[in-house]
Amino acid sequence: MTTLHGEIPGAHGSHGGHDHHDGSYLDRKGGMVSTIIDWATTIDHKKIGVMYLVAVLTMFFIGGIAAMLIRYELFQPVRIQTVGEMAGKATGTDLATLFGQKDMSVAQADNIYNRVMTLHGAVMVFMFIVPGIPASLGNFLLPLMLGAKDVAFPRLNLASWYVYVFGSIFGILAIVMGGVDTGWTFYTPYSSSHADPGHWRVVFMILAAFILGFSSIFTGLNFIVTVHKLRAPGLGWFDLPLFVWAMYSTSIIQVLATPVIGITLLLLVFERLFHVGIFDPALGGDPVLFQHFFWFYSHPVVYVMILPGMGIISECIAVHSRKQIFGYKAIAFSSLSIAAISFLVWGHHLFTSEGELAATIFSALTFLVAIPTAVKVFNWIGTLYKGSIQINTPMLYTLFFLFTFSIGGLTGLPLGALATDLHLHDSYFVVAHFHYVMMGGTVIAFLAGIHHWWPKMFGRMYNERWSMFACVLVFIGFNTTFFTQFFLGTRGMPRRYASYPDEFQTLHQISSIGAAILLIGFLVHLAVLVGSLFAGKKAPANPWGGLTFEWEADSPPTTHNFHHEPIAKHGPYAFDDVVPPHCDPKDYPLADPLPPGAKAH
Ligand code: HEM
Ligand SMILES: [Cu+2]
Repeated sequence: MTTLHGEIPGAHGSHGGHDHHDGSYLDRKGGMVSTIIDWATTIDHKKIGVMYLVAVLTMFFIGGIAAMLIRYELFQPVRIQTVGEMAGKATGTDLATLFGQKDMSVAQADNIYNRVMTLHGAVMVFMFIVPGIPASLGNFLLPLMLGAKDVAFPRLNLASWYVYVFGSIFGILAIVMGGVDTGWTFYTPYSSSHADPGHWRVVFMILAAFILGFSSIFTGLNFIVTVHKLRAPGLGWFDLPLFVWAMYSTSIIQVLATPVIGITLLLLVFERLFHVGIFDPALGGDPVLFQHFFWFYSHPVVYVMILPGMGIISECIAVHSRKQIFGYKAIAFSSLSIAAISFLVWGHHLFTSEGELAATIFSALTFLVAIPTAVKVFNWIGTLYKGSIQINTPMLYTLFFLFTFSIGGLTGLPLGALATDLHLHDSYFVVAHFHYVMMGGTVIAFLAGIHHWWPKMFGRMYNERWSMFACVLVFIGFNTTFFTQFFLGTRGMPRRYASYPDEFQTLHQISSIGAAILLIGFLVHLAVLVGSLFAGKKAPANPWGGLTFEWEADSPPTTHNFHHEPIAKHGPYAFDDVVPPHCDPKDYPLADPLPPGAKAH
């Protein structure tokens, strides 16, 4: 409840004017062809959000298939056992055999593994997790949460979607034509070497990442301007939902960091095509320079991955425990400070390749990141304390996140400490760590968000029992897959290897079984959600009793979002102010809310 901003500036193009009898944004515009054209040319942030959701989940599926192939290969140690013989014949769970290439040499067969692993990493990072939440849920919700009709630049928004598709096509081409074996990090000299006859595919993959970067920058710019300019009357900075704060901080990183990787990848292409020595030692370049450039972007980008997830968790915790969020400003500012600190710590990925002084400084700086992260976790737990916690799918996923993300964050500390990292670096411990933060954090928060806003997005309720069952499967599958990898890592299993000594086999097999459980869990989720579109109960406007603006819109929202321009009358989580003691917060928003500032009890 702060200052009024007057009218929403800039009603853009067709989006001007009020139509009190607007239809749902999902209403079909004529036949099949005109519906497709309507979606393909839409500048409605909601449709763009839904198209992005479908696209990024498709990429998650492709990356997931690669992951299953990796776990399949690692089920047995294959080649170490069969040294001297032809690869793959002994056990039959290696990829060469699976693809019908029984007569490959060990080196050739290992190369298949390298490609599948690169495919997994590159697709998951560049095409799924970086654009993931902001482009899908962010696009859909940001304007709704601000009480706006659209983002500030709707056409730029559509452009970002097409750039994303175009970039992904480059990536898929590189895969279809035989794949890339450099690892998703494109480290030189792997990425600059011409030894492999298919080396030119690396250029395709690099261009894919380069193009995808633009889509990220477009989205980031759009969101920053939207938050500054399109807040509804009465919606001050500290009335913003925490998801908006998270999007805003994410956007800042996207806009500032992405150009660095853009230039780096261009330099790499330039070096390959014109043989100028930049990163390649054979040409007089410096490979460690590449690592610096790469991580100067990629460390901040791990916060592009996690901040939106943290935003979702803040929303879910407040709404599903019906409680004023504890430490609103602390959470909001911790997002901003994570964004700032994230630019200072890239050197912790290079402890083993940079100088000792630099490594010591970066190690010390790395611990700064833990502070704002812990601030959030403690505030979330403080919010849950004495809340009226509803056990449903979004809440289950939120609790799941708190557990797994904490493990992810805490295992970052031994990696950030120089002495312990020298042992753990490039081992399965790192693999386990980043899966606990990226999957146990971001993907789990994404699932919480999808289930939290699904009724809003598609106007249907899903089967709560089955989706909670799927959540339990995902929880068991996830921890079985990745917790084992901490042990593998501390015992010396290196990352990115197709084969291993026999002693690691049991742990690897447990991990692979976990991956299968995980897959089943995801498939159940998919079935439940798709099923809800056809057979789900119609969703009310506000199924959970949330107080932020998106719950004032219809489910699904009308084309222009709101029937009346919303006005902020209470804080985003002011359950204590708006819910009289004898009422159920589920009934919100009430037809006639209490006057501002009036306490209900
Ligand atoms: C408490 C916060 C965190 C700390 C202190 C931390 C620390 C580290 C360190 C020191 C490494 C390098 C390990 C090595 O290679 O030897 C690392 C790797 C990694 N971390 Fe974190 N981390 C934190 C949170 C996160 C988050 C939130 C994400 C992503 C959402 C993340 C994603 C990654 C990834 C992807 C890698 C491995 C990249 C690669 O080499 O391929 N980390 N982390
Ligand atoms: Cu990092």
